[in-house]
Amino acid sequence: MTGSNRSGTRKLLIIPIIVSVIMTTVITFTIYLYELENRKTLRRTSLSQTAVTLAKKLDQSFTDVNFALIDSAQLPIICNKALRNFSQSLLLKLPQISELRYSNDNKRTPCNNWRAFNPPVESHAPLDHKGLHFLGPLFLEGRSNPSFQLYRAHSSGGTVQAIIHRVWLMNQVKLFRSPLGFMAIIDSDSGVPLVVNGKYSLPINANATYFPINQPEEHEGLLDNRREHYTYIQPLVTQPSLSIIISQDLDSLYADIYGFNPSWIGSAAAGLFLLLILSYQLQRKLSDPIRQIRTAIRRREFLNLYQPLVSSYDHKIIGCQVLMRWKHPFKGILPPMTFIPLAEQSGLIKQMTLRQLDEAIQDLALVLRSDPNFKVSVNICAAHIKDSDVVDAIIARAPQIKGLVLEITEHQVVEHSSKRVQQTLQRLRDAGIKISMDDFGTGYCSLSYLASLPIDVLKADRSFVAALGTDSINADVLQTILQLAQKLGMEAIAEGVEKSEQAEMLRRMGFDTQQGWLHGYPTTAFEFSHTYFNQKSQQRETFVTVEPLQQPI
Ligand code: G
Ligand code: MN
Repeated sequence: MTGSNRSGTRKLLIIPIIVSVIMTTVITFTIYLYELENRKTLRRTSLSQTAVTLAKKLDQSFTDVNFALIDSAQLPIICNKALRNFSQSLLLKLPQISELRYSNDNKRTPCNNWRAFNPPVESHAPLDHKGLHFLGPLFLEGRSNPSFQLYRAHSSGGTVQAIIHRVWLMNQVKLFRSPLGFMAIIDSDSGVPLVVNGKYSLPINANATYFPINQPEEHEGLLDNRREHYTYIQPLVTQPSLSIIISQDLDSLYADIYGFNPSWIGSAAAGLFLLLILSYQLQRKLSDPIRQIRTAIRRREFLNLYQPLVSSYDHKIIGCQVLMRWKHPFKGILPPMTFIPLAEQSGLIKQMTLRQLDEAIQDLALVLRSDPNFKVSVNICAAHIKDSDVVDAIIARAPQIKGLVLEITEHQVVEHSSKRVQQTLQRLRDAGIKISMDDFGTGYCSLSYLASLPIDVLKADRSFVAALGTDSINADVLQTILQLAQKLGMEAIAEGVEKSEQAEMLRRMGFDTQQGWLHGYPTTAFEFSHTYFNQKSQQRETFVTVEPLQQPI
């Protein structure tokens, strides 16, 4: 590998490396964030599942109690052995019930599953509707701890009550253990807890309170213990006035989820490598200059500029040279030497030249209409004349530009000299197209060979014009070229005229036509036509205004 090759590869690798590293980082990070969200969801689900499990368990227990109450509600309230035996058998089956009480319609409780009360203890009012009811916490006679009641209406008009021990309820919520969390059975309307495992806390923000609860809810935010918590609440199906709440602080809930999976590092490295190869290939393809030119043709990035050809005597525009430029999307306007050699090498130049001609015909439509013999000079290369299709295509366009001149450099003519090339040049001439030898004087064309070529114009290289007025030997070459042209019956043009002294010297020497920055820079079609018609109308005005001045006043 050569030094320049190595630096080229290095250059080609820079963008792919940057792109791959950025893309791998972004992709890995996105996957990581996604995975993190998944892990969090998993933790939340596992926590809320604990509450769901407890709710199911309580619902099952309450359903069993409900059936026991329905059965009990059928028996008449007579505080005898039969009632006690029946009640005791229920209590044996259902450990959640610690006592069964029967009350009559005048708010009196004459007995429970063990004994008759004498006098009967007071109870709540009879119920006017069916279904399972909940009450608590209550302080009942003979019990030191608060209790809870599940009760139903009794057929006699009173109620039958299952007393649920607080310890039993408490044992149910014990299944969840977390140092900074809590689980509780709460009142669905107010959030007041009946039994709590852990330190009970609710959202600090009044807007974020969740009560009354009618359906499962979840919340992530600050609680009044000043910690961020995830909280899940679910009402019981059998007793919607009660809900299960579970809550854990986010720090402990999401502990250890932030780590990187070691297998990811392998995947990321493999991804990086793959991306690098792909983007390197892409970069190589995109930076292939011939491919870039093909894309530029498709995007119509090549445009025509027009530089005036003027008469040496009155500096009137008599024609133009069509010059191609590349309006590169990033690099701006590029001169021909940056793309013409590649375009020639790849053969794309033929297509570009034909399009250039077509665009020139369109661009100059008005100018050509006002002066059908207007000279339009276009650069071509040897590849054009060697391709008969291109030659045919150029000839087909000739009727639209009568003053068409094809410029080919002296170098190219010498390099590709053959009988066939000469015949092709002649064919073009026969179609009314003029042939100009560009950069003349630099290409070592022998005089005898020159005399044999079907050439109309010798365009002296601009280095000779630049040497005018100096004592360089090049300064005299122009005179020689002019004489040569005259002898061979050809026209001579001087290009690269930048100073008015040069223009004057060339005029005196006998050059009829000149081209150069002094007479006009290459400009857009619009600007060129504008200058051309301005010049034309000024000449007309001069004619009109000069006339009256010649009249005596
Ligand atoms: O010979 P050729 O067809 O390559 O000449 C056209 C080129 O010469 C154009 O790219 C144009 O910009 C450039 N050019 C035209 N006039 C002048 C001039 O007066 N001085 C210099 N240095 N370059 C010129
Ligand atoms: Mn030239």
